[in-house]
Amino acid sequence: MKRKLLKNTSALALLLLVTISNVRADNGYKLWLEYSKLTNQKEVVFYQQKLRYLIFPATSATLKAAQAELQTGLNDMLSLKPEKSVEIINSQTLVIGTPQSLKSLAITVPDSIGDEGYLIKTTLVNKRSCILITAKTDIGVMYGVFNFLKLLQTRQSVNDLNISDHPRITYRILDHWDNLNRSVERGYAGSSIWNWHKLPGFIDQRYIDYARANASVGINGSVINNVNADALILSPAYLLKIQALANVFRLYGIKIYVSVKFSSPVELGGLKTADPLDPAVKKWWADKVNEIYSYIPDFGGFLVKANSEGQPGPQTYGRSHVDGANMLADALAPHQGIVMWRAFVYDNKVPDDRSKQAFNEFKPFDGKFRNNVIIQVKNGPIDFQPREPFHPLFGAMPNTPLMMEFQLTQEYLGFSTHLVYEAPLFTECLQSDTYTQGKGSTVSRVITGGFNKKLITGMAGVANIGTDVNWCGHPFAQANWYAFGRFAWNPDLSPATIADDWLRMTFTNDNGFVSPVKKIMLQSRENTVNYMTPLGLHHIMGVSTHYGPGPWVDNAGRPDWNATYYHKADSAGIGFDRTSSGSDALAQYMPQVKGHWENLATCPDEYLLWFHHVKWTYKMRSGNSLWNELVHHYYSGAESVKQMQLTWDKMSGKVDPERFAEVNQLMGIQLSEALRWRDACVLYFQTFSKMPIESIYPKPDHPLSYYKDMKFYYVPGIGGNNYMTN
Ligand code: BDP
Repeated sequence: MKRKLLKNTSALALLLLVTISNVRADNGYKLWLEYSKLTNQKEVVFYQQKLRYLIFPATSATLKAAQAELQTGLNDMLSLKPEKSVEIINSQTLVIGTPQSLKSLAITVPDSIGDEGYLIKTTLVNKRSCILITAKTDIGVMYGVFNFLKLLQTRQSVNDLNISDHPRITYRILDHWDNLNRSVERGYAGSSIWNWHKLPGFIDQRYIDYARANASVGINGSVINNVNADALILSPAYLLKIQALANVFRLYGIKIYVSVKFSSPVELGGLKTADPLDPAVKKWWADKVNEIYSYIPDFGGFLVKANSEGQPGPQTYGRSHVDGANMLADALAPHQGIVMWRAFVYDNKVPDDRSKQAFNEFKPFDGKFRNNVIIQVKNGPIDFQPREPFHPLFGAMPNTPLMMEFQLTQEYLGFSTHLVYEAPLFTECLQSDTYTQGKGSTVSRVITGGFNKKLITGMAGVANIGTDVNWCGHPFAQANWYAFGRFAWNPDLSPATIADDWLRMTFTNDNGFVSPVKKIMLQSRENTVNYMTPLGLHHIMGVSTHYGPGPWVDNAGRPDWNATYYHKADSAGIGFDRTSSGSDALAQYMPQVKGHWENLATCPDEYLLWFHHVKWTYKMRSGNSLWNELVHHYYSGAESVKQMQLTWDKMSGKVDPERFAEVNQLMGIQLSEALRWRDACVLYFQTFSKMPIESIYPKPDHPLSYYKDMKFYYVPGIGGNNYMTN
């Protein structure tokens, strides 16, 4: 009895807390489409006086979906219901539609906004002032509706509106590394959201909410399966399942793409070869593509990982990447499909420097691919490290479309236990100057087709989505999905603007929350670089799981999977010499970039050990020796997580208790992981430097052997029976 009473009392306390703090329980499922009810009466009155809306003529499924979204948003935020009458058009009325759907109103839309752009403006329609949301196409209208709702979600004025926006990139695509058994390669948020077994019969509400979330930020494509593809995805049984997904996504302007296995003609078709120049192979692909389009008339195309990490590809048959990509492109061209051919290649011959391989293999093929092929290039030349310089292929293939590939899932960023807002990482790469067409040739200009208007453009993000209630595992990991969409729409946006919008839409408009938490977000990636891989270190994490530190790894399957291959620590110093006295990877960059990074005096600290092998006693800009500087970075990185925790603690009561507690606990894990990274790396590198850790710092809690011996079981994201490793 007493226990029951106690239980009830604590439940009541929680309820009270929720009521008093004016924030309700929230599991994060709604992402940034929370549409929380406005509670500030002044704001409510402000918007209610401005807005009335009508049921607009929704002549297509997409317009109907836009209508439904608007109703949900206005009802949830302002309890605003649509007007019954359809005649009123006054300054409070929202008028929504395309020139065709609003035929009687004689609306015009300038061609310059393109097929996916939109206008939101206060204007005269039928001689009456109103708010018009319009576009050339239905999907443009939907983007306009989402952006209008964003104005309310972020409490902006709706007076005198004059907004015109359009995407700078055509293909804005999420890449799911989801396997058909529902495991997700490098996925840290549960299983795959595609419930293959129940498809096509059962349409999970998640598919619809996934599509809404994507459309709200302008994502218009989804590669639904792992780049390490299973040939089965092209079998009729799976095409039926994909068709069911495509039917949902279509309403929200999202096309489906699949990753294909290059040897599918053999594995699925029973042919003897998958040689791309073999007529029977060409025919098999052409027939298969026709079959796919008979199920999904607006199918997007293929993503291909070929001749990399054991995957088959044209080189398996003595042919080139061009032969392989063009053969698939020819099959897709009659249907306007595209091939996204990945440049992340490294084969069994271990190169002198893995960072050089993609450039060496692809650069000679500039201008040789069909115009519906786009080469998908990771942001950096190794593999989604916490920090990498931009990939040297950007700008180096002026006659070939290059598509950016970012990784949203935090394979090398602490999985979904670490708060790492990736927008600063994206921006760092996008705003890097390649100098390939003179000063100002930023990666952003290259991938938006700024130097060659004829090329198709794209950006891909490796998804961080799974069946976890909050989709991404960490409440703040949702911000990386959101930021990706925003950058794919406009790569020149600022990380701060995106964080601001996301926080307001996802949590609250309380500036006492938004401003300190935005600061945390903007600093978080640098903090993580500091406690994991400061000063240009890279690839020193646990072998195969990629979780936690593993700078000692020297016995992986091949040399370039070992941490020691990358940091090259010895008694003299540390770092990978990529200057002309080393691997000369720097020669792949333009002279201005190469010159800057090659010279120790100008090379930024951030890239120092990426490009140079430097003495432990080398005097850094700060005046510290390299050793002391390295130690300083590791300690300040871990310290910054403590600071982040202190800030978050103060947010109690400003957000719902559920998400507050979840973030709080995850920060506890992040701190212990940051301390582990710090202590393991400092102790390990000390075995080479033989220099002391300055006495201002606390001593590591354990000896090096303790960290080396740590074991982790069933680490997520690697699948199979690969259950344990450090
Ligand atoms: C690496 C991942 C691996 C992926 C590969 C890729 O460790 O799981 O298959 O990239 O991008 O980062 O193909």
